[in-house]
Amino acid sequence: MLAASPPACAVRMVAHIIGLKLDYKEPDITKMEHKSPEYLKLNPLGTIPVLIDDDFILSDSHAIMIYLLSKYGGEHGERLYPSDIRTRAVVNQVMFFDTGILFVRIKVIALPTIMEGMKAPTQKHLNDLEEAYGMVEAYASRYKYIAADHLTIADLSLAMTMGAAQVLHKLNHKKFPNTLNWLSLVEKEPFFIQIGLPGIAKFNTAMQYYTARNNQ
Ligand SMILES: N[C@@H](CCC(=O)N[C@@H](CS)C(=O)NCC(=O)O)C(=O)O
Repeated sequence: MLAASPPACAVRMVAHIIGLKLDYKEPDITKMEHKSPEYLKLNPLGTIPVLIDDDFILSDSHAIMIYLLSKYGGEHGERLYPSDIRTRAVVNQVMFFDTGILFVRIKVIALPTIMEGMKAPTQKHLNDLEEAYGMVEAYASRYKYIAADHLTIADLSLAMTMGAAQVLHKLNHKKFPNTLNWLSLVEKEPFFIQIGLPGIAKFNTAMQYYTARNNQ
């Protein structure tokens, strides 16, 4: 599953945009490396990603992206995480939705498929994803991008999570046209082509592999 984690890809895209080289290592979740005592010392939640910046350790991709932009972002910081109070509030709103709602609805399908032999998502899992797509559609109708009329870190997070979500439950393009327009804008960006799309493809390969194995 190397480099397949959507939140880790969002962090890697920020690093790419600001020209920061990360020494990226992804724990193998199939070997429970993310729950080892050493890893839990870095992140008691046992989730990916974690940032180690000298003697500073930080987990949660959204917190990491904000930290990297604040410390190393230079002129990119203002564009990707604007200081205007209302714009920043909307960026935060989308990121909290990403972490608290959409990503959770993927995780309840992906983790049991990889770790517990789940054969297929339940109808409730799929209904919950479809409902979340409706929320994304409403957000996507407000601005050109997801939280402003320009790209912000909310786009990186939510586009990665939407990419992974669609591996599990296809998006009906006719029902969600604003989402489709917004996603096609983000997917054209060079950093998304280089990091985001391969990450989603690896997530797809992993899900296909575990689904086939669980149904043997
Ligand atoms: N809100 C967190 C979510 C992190 C997360 O759940 N990552 C997944 C990998 S994509 C994970 O670590 N799953 C293993 C687990 O939760 O046990 C973030 O944005 O960093």
